[in-house]
Amino acid sequence: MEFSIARVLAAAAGGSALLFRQLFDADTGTYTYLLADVANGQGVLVDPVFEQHPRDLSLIQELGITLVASLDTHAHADHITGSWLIHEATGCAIGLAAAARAENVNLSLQHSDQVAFGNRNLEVRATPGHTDGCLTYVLDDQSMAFTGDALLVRGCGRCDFQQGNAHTLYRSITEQILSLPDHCLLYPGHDYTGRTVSSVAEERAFNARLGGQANERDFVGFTQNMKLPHPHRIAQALPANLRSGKPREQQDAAPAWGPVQRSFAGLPELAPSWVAEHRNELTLLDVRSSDEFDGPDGRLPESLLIPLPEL
Ligand SMILES: N[C@@H](CCC(=O)N[C@@H](CS)C(=O)NCC(=O)O)C(=O)O
Ligand SMILES: [Fe+2]
Repeated sequence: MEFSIARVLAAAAGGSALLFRQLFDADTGTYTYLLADVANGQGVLVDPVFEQHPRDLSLIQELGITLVASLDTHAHADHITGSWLIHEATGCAIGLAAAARAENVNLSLQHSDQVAFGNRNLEVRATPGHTDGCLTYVLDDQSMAFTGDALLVRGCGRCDFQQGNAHTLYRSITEQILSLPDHCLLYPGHDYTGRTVSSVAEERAFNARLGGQANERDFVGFTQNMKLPHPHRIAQALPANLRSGKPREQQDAAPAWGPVQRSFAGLPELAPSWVAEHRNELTLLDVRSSDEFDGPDGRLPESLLIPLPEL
């Protein structure tokens, strides 16, 4: 099938100039965001999850995106970031707040920095309180903001470890997030009940901890009494995230015999051109039925037939 990557990217963006995808890790309730400038294919990934690296990489490769940076909103306590893996695979920068003091960060971010991708950019806003190094990334036209765990849909991040502070979080949310335009869409770092997005006007009105008439005292009282159990992977996640998700020992999951890649559909695949070039070194197994093998679609020369039910 003939296709051009630029056309696939433009179509994937639904005809808009910005490609935007929200991805989900069901194990930890974590959202990962992919943004790309359709005009030139440059993009950023926000808060990737280590275990979802094959999914993220194959989507980026299939859409022909040149990843400029993998940005974490903070040093997560509940899951390991995929930033190191995507950096290794694509050469993109790893962005995190300087305040997080993590290793392997080559885009050390401060309040009011900008991260450009193509002709678009994300403005960096320091929103400490859940951790002392939390950042919110605001899209250049203020139509969307990625709040990490500073502000969740109808809630907010906990403040009971990683230098958390409920007073600081209240100021971060009110001064840096809810000061954005009413229509600005707010994309959280997590949701545990399936909500995907909110808006400034909605959270100002309905956030359970600081919306409506609630004041700083209400917020601090609520936040200091959440009494949540610690994230169950905190002991593993925190040290790993202070290395930006770099494994202690180099993991070599890819088979050595060929450039196998996982498609976004999750299938391990080889490029047809590579198979053609290495035809003499490979045994090709055709797992269709014998009717299909002998049928009008044809078959690859010297391939071996073992129908899937018999394999
Ligand atoms: N049950 C989750 C814990 C999730 C958790 O504590 N999440 C943090 C964000 S890293 C939080 O601030 N949660 C706020 C909330 O659940 O309301 C796990 O074990 O991973
Ligand atoms: Fe968090």
